[in-house]
Amino acid sequence: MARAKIALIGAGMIGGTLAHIAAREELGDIVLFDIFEGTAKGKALDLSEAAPVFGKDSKIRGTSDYAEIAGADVCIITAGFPRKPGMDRSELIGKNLGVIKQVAEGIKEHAPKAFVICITNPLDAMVWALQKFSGLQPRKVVGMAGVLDSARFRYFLADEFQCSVEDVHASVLGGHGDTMVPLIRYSTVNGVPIPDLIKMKWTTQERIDAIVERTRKGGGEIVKLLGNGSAFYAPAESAIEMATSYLRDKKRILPCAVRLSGQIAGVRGLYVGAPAMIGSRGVEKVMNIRLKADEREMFMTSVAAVEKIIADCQEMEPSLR
Ligand code: A3D
Repeated sequence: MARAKIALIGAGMIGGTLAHIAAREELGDIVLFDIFEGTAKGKALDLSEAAPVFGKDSKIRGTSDYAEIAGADVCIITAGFPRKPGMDRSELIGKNLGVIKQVAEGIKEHAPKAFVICITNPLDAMVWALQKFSGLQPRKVVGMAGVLDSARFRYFLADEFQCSVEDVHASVLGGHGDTMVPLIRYSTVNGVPIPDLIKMKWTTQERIDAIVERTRKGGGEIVKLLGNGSAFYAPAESAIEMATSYLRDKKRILPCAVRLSGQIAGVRGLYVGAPAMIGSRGVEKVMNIRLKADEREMFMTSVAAVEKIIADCQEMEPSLR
């Protein structure tokens, strides 16, 4: 059987890391695309030369020609510009909207059957615009944010409880970033929800509140430390988890930015983070979680933040209205 084809649009920090992980896991043949052809070709050649050492046979090609992504099964998009220190995600809109339009046209023409995972920020609005520009089915276009946000949350919780990250599960909803909604009552250690762990005196409400705040600002913390660029290892691992679930029809239930049609708080037509089943048909199901009043309020604040960025996008690009 032919190997799957994975197109990585954007060969920067996340794109290069995605190529590395996909090659090491032999997920498929890889096309690394960037407007800077040298970056794409250089990283592809470097990785191809590493393949004999790690003993995997994925073919890795670099290009700046969309024709080379033809027939891709999965496209992961990181093309664009990362946040600089002190820069808000929404400031990226103008720059990245133009990039997403070009990418959407490239995918529509050359890989219209692909499962498309967008990582470019501001995430929820960019994935919405990508689906609109490309006209691809909404179930085949998703955004990566929730897996990363919940991984950060899991890491901080495991650190708090001094237990294995494997035993911590965390559930998050809503838009990526400061308005993300952590679902404390659905976040667990070995199946025991956090509110019970507080009662068991494993931690306190104050410490959990601080962890939630740190999770919300997790991206910014790394931007500040790096001084140049943003997180790339954890975002790449998170997108690979989503791509793997699609390619292997694993039907993982992962928090992703998906186009809602009323499943959560009646929200329709917007891309927002929600737990979704990812299988060979793309988004196969979205969990229709019933929110409590305080969770619903946080979720709607998050939805309003996404709507605001979308309105800015529509102002800049009338075809999105
Ligand atoms: P970076 O290393 O700058 O890579 C971006 C790449 O995109 C560069 O190599 C550019 O040359 C390339 N590029 C620019 N314009 C185009 C174009 N029109 N067509 C093709 N390629 C182009 O950034 P990065 O890899 O660190 O981050 C990529 C994106 O992911 C940024 O928008 C980040 O803000 C975003 N990001 C999102 C998350 C989420 O959790 C959603 C986390 C981390 C980063």
